[in-house]
Amino acid sequence: MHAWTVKMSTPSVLAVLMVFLMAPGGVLSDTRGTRGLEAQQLAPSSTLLHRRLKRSWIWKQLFVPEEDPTPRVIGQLKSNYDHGEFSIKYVLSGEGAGDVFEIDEYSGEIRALKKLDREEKAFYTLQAQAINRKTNEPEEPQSEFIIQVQDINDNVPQFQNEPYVSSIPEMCPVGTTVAQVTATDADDPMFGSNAKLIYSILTGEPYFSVEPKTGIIVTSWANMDREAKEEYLVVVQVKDMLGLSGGYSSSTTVTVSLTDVNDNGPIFQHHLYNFAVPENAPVGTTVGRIMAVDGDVGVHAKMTYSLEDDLEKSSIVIINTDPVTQEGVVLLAKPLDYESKSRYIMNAEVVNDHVDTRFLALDEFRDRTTLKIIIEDVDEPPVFLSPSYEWEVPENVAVGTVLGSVGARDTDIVNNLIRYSIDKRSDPTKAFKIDPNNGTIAVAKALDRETADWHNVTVEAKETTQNHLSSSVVVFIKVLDINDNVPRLARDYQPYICEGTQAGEVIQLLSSVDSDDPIEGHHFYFSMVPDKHINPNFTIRDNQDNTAGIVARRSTFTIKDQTQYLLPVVVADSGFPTLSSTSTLTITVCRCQPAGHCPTGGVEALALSMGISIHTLLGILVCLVTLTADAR
Ligand SMILES: *[C@@H]1O[C@H](CO)[C@@H](O)[C@H](O)[C@H]1NC(C)=O
Ligand SMILES: *[C@@H]1O[C@H](CO)[C@@H](O)[C@H](O)[C@H]1NC(C)=O
Ligand SMILES: CC(=O)N[C@H]1CO[C@H](CO)[C@@H](O)[C@@H]1O
Repeated sequence: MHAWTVKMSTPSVLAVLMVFLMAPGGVLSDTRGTRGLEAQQLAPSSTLLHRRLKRSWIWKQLFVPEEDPTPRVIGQLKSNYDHGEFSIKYVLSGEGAGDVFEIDEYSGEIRALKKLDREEKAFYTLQAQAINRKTNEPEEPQSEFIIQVQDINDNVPQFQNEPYVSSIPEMCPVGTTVAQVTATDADDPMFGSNAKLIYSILTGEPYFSVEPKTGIIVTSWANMDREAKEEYLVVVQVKDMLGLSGGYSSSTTVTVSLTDVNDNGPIFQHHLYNFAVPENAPVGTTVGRIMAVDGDVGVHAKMTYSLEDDLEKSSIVIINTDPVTQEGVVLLAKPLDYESKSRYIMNAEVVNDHVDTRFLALDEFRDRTTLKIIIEDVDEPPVFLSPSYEWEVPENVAVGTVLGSVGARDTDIVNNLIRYSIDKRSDPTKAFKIDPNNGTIAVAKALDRETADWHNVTVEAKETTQNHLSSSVVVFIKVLDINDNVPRLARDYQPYICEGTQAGEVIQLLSSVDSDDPIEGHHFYFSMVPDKHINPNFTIRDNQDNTAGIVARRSTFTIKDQTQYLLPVVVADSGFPTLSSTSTLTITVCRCQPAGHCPTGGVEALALSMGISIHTLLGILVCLVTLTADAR
């Protein structure tokens, strides 16, 4: 008994009396008696109940079930003035009058003519009137009533917002919300259970369940593993009539995918990896690749390889992680030598970059494997015992003097014999010879430091058999100085003394040269030739700085007296033993210009001393120059 639409009207003599299918006995009518129009719902076993109202008529609807194709009488109007002699004419107007509904103008019976659809139009508002046939005047004022179309369950519930797609993390706890499905039903939600919907799972148990009233899908299984099954198709059914039989239903599919969590650790594909690498492989060579697999994807599968137990610093290899392939790349980190160690065994490990102890123990994100690296023998060239040699030898040492020995050896197991030789280009003068069997180098020619102070000789060592591999080394031979060169005056001095030079004046500064190269540097000593008489004219003053001055001992030099003086000068070096030389300088007396400059450089004095004129002398000199030029 619900959802009655009640319409109140002002006091009227037209009453509509109704009896309802659903509610026999719930009918109200005018009980003032003698006046009025009453409408009556025609129904089997209907009982009319009357209730007295003081001031107004209560109007209720007539009802007609929807979807009924057979025309039928749904009610009857009756006026109190109608006494059965057809003096009253009933007239219907309003929504659907004459078309959907008609009234029998004599009996007042109202009938529905058509099949009605509640979902299209739920009620009709109509007006009724009772007219006196004789006078054609209304017996009563027009009155309004409603015909309500009664719902039947003729609509299928429909899912909204399809398709349904959802993703949840794998291993999520029971009760995790997955999605909510929603269906609607066009039937009357207020009438019966025609639009009362109930959801249930058709496919997807026991992993998923649905709340019957809300359509919320939750997980109902604890350990859903993405690596075992990544996607579920959950079929949900909705039924109206509260799911009771006879209702309508439809279904929808919810696609549920599981997203990854880090619930797998990396696992090496092999327990043992065998690698081989030639002993001459350079540092950085890829020895091999190792690989672990991880059931997870994306960041949860990221891993890093390393050698176990911080071996990294001492090991011959390091392991890098290839960011693209997720492989461990084993790289050579140190030079190898087959002859000293030919196999290495070590442990490597791999660990997930992002561990998540919610799903696995810390240790399960880690795996270990063993690497076995075999070093392969390679025929290698001989190796000199020293990367280079540096020897010193004094110059002028006797031919045949042994300077030393170079040594090389074949590091290979076979240990081939080695022959030594000197690269001729490094010893063009053939100053050295080498013993081909033991590498002993001796002097083959006299060495002169002043000609060549270094002999940088390339010695080759070559294996006598197999691949004749060779290598070479440089022997730096430094020739040491011995004092084998005499010191000499630095140039051909032409000293002169001006007339009027005072005693004690220096007339010439002397210096000296020596081809030797003493370690402590040159030190020259200048002196006169020892004589029983002291030279009264000149003396030599050693300046103690590798120079010396010729000093006049008197003030009275004139061309008239004597034009030239001879002065022997001794230069000695500081070597052991000392070497010295004596040079005799000719000192010319000159009639100098005021500044002390001798314009003729002493030539004038020479000419005077020869008793010829200066012009004649110049002529002779020109001829000499010409002859010298021609002689070339
Ligand atoms: C090298 O061989 C030569 C000739 O057999 C020999 O005289 C010399 O002593 C040897 N030198 C060494 C260092 O063995
Ligand atoms: C030989 O080597 C020495 C030392 O490296 C160097 O000073 C010298 O210039 C070199 N001499 C020649 C001729 O290569
Ligand atoms: C050693 C020497 O040359 N002595 C000479 C110094 O000068 C006088 C005067 O001219 C000469 O007679 C000396 O021979």
